[in-house]
Parts: sequence; C-alpha cells; structure tokens
Amino acid sequence: MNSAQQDDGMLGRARVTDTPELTAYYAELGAHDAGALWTVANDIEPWYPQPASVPVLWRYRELRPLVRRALDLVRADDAGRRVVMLVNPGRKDVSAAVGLLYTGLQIMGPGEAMTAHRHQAAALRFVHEGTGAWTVVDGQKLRVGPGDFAITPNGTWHEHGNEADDEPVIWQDGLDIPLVNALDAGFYEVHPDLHQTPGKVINSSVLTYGANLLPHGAEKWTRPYSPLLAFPWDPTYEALRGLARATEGSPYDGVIAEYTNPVTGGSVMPTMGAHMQLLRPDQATSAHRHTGSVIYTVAKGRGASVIAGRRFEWTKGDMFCVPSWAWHEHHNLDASEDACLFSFNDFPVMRSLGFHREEAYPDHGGHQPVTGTPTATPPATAATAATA
Ligand code: GTQ
Repeated sequence: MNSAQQDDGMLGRARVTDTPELTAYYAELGAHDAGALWTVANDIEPWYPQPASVPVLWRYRELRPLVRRALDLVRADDAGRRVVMLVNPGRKDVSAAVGLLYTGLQIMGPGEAMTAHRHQAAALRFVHEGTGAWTVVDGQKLRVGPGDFAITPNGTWHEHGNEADDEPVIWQDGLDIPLVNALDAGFYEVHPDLHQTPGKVINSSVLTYGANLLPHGAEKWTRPYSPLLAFPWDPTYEALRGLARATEGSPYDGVIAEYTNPVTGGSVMPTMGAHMQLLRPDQATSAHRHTGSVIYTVAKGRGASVIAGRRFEWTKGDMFCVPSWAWHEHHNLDASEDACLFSFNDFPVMRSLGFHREEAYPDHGGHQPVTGTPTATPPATAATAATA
C-alpha cells in the first residue's frame, strides 16, 4: 500500500470525527430521507473496484448428482425451468454467480419440453452432456450437443427440450438477470400459445452464417445481437487448434478467440460476450486483471487457475468465476493434451460504458504468490493502493 494513500484525509478524502452534535445531525438528516456524503464517500467511491463476489470453483463431479436428483424431485412443468443455480457466497442477495452474471445447470429428461417465454434478460447455453437438446429461438429450431454454445438474445421467444429417449441433457444457462434487475429493467412474458411454431430448417442460422461467409442480405440485419445463434464445438475447437499453429496467442489467456456477431464482428449480444480459449500442454499464463466479471467452464482437459491468490484445480465440466479486478492466471496441468476453457462475461457492458481497464501483474515474473486464503488481498501497486 502506498503510505500517502493510507490516509484518505491527506488526499482530500473524508475523515470527519463523530461528535454528539454530528450524530444528532445525521439522525435529523435521516429523518428527512437524506444523509451526509462524507460518512459514506470512501465506501461509495472506492480507490478501485471492491466486488462483493469471491472466486469460486464449482466441481461438476459434485454438482452433477445433485442436478440429476432434481429430475425426480420436481416436474419441469411445475418448475418452469429445472435449474440448479451457482450462487456466489458474496452475491446471494441477487442470485448472481459473479458480479451481475447469473449461471445455472439446467437438466431436461428424455422427451421433456419446456414452454415458451421471453424476457428482458439475455441468455446463453453451453452444453455439458446429452445428445438430444434442442431449443427454438424466435421460431428457429436449433439442435445442440456437448461443447456447443448457443444464444437466446433478450426479447426473443424461446423454449427448449430433450428429444433423446434415453439420457438427460445437462446444459449451463448464463444470463444477465442481476444486471437487468440492478437497472430495474426486467420484463417477462409467457408465450400466448405456450409454444412457437418452428420453421422446418434446423440450425438455419448456422447454415446461413456459420462458414465465415457473409451471405447476400446480411446488411439488412440491424438487431443488436448476432444473427448466428449457435456455435458448434467441432469447428470451434478446430479453429482454436489452427490459431495455436498460426499465432502465439495472449500472454494472459493462451490462444483465445471471441464468439462474434458475423455482421458486426462485435460481441454476440449487447450485454454478454463469450470466448473459447486453448492452453497448450503445460502452458502457464501470466496474471492480469481487468474490470468485468467472467464465468468459465472447462470444455476440455485439466489445469489450475490462481484467482486473487487462491489456487483452484479444475477438470472437464468444472465451472469457476473471476470477479472484476481480481488477478488471475491459468495453467494447463497436462504435459501432452491441450486444455480448453469456455467463458462468458459482461465485457460488452464495460466497454460500451467506457469502464474497461486492464493491467498486467507486475511482480514475481507475472505470477501471484498463492496464499490459499479465500479473501487474500493481492499486493497493492502504486496504481491500486487500498483505502485506509
Ligand atoms: O431458459 O430462459 O437458468 O429464464 C434462468 C432463467 C434459464 C431460460 C435460467 C431463465 C432461463
């Protein structure tokens, strides 16, 4: 910590000492639904982000049996969506997994189908297991399998189900529900007919936009989200392997690529972006931090990530979160296989509001010392001195 900044008062920050007169004054302000800024200034304008979210790892091996139990415990029709949410211990009040992002594991039994609805929150899916998953998004039927990524942009009608006759589907939902609620902008509607009438062509957006060719008429697409709604695993993984041959990648993320809106090259939706990244065998990235929250899902391989000084070992299916401004670095622990991390984030919100900031970890050759303490504070640099 920078010693000058230990004392908020020296920098012109609030340090008024309580007196009986002031205490009485604060009470009187409170009675008028008012308050004195100097009693909260250092809390509401911190030196740097102070997320309530903590780093968390959710192990698929541990959650899967619990998710499967919900199949027998609740009927999909009664539950609406049969989902086990991942809840950050610091964000229970808003059902967030990290920051303003929600995520959960949804299970659909063989032959099940959910009714159609739409809402202000945007949604995305990443399939963990099961081959029978389908979803209808604004009348377009998509089939998705393990490793596939699909989007349900805000305001689009959607319903989904599992057309396999033997095994359940478990997919991960990612939504910006806490963001929408933080902005008091939530709406929700059930489809008047409970179901849409899907067009006959399955995965029509993939047929139209899925080959890096911009089709005739694409310029007419003016909605703020990607017209390509599904991104299958196989071509994504092949693209990452190609990238790994052709480029070095990022020192912080390995070989990483964003799923994009093919018309604009921007993020798939206005509030949430998503990436797939590949860590080469044994690769250990350098630590950095940035504004914006991220939820990761291990798509392939095994490794470890150090987040805010805590080390989390992960394997396929595991999910973990990186709160805003937390130092993080990733390590592929396998000497011969690559490891792949799917992730989604609120970066489009940060960028569109001008809130994006990023910096490299300056010490110890770019790697954090591992403290093992859940709330460990990283060593502060001059730019990031803590509040006193
Ligand atoms: O499928 O639209 O996990 O509305 C939570 C809320 C999924 C969905 C969730 C939702 C959905």
